[in-house]
Amino acid sequence: MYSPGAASPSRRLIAHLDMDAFYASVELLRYPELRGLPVVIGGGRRHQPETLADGTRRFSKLRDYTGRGVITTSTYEARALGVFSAMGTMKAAQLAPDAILLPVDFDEYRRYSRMFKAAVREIAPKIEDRGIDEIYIDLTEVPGALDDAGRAIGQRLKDAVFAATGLTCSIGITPNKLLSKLGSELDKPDGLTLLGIDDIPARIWPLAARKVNGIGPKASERLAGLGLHTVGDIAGADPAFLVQHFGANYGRWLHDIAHGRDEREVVTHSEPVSISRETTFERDLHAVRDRAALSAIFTDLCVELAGDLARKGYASKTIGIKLRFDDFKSVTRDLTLPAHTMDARTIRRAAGECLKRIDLTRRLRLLGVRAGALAKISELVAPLPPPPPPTDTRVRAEEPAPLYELPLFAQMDS
Ligand code: TTP
Ligand code: MG
Ligand code: MG
Repeated sequence: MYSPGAASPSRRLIAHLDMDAFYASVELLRYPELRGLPVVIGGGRRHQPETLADGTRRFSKLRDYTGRGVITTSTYEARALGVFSAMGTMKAAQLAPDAILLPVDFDEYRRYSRMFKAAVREIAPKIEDRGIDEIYIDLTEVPGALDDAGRAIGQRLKDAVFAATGLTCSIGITPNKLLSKLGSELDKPDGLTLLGIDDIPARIWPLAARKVNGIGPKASERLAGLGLHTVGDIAGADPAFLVQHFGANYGRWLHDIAHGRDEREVVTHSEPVSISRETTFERDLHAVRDRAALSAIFTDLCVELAGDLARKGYASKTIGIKLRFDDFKSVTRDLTLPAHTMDARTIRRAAGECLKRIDLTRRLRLLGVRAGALAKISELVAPLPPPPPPTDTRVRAEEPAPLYELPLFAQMDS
């Protein structure tokens, strides 16, 4: 149930940073001759620019596009012609036939995404990842940040992002995530917008209700039906009226956000899907001829992986391996265990079991071990109690073999 949080916590300073025309701006780094032109990103491979004999490049134009694709983003020059994200490319071609069309290159955008986030993290480590081109940053504890409501640190972040990537971003800095998210858009591109609670009537209330994260198309339509179009309209509505039309939870939430109230924390970590370790060999190894070397490397990987799990506080129920052969073909196998584990020996046995299921005639270039189906150790329901100490030495199991002496292809039932 929605609850606005009790007494307001001590003063916070939260930033929302969003890259400007992100995919398009990354492309302009490669094709600087396109700066200042309307450019849209959304073509397939066939729209790759061609380099001509004289070294200049020939670009696709929107007018030549046929197909059912949509635009991922556009430069501000193209936006001035009415071309925006998610618009059908054919429709965009009608509005801006001379705009340049470039293909999408997600790998490159992801690379720049990592770069700008790393640059921010060096200055302010408390970051919540909100997708490829935006983050929240909790600046509250960054020394000096509160002194000027965040202006100096905001400028430092913008400079650091530009130095690392050559790209501009826009930042909103306010007491909470809600206002910062709205604020980062107010002076785009290359904006730095500082807002306090006192700025809400002038800068937030004029915004369309649907600008608020959490007011989707349906809600904004219903709000409009009640004559509530802007955030200010919602702020002016009687809370009881909002509750009557939208229910207690959403109605109270609407009232709170319209007054700029939001206590959500910046959430710094997300749960990993899997954790893995892999290594490429200095020379290709053969499962039989290089058995000893391979076995040691294999065990090392499992020990390192167990260490990673322990350090990060996870246990895994699915152990997998990845092999790459000398012909660069890769295979993976995995195995689900009866219970979660973070134990190197158990991981090593399971990985050995996976290895048994692969034809190992070719030599290997790479070996990897992966722990999937992760659970937080702290959240595992009831950790198994340690087995009682054996009382009768005659039924006592043999000492387990030392980890490094486990056979390459382990027996699970040993
Ligand atoms: P946005 O941050 O929404 O947009 P933007 O960075 O292109 O422009 P702005 O200056 O207004 O922030 O989205 C980031 C990237 O995500 C964008 O460059 C392309 C991609 N994207 C899509 O692929 N489809 C979409 O509908 C939107 C909105 C974005
Ligand atoms: Mg953006
Ligand atoms: Mg964005």
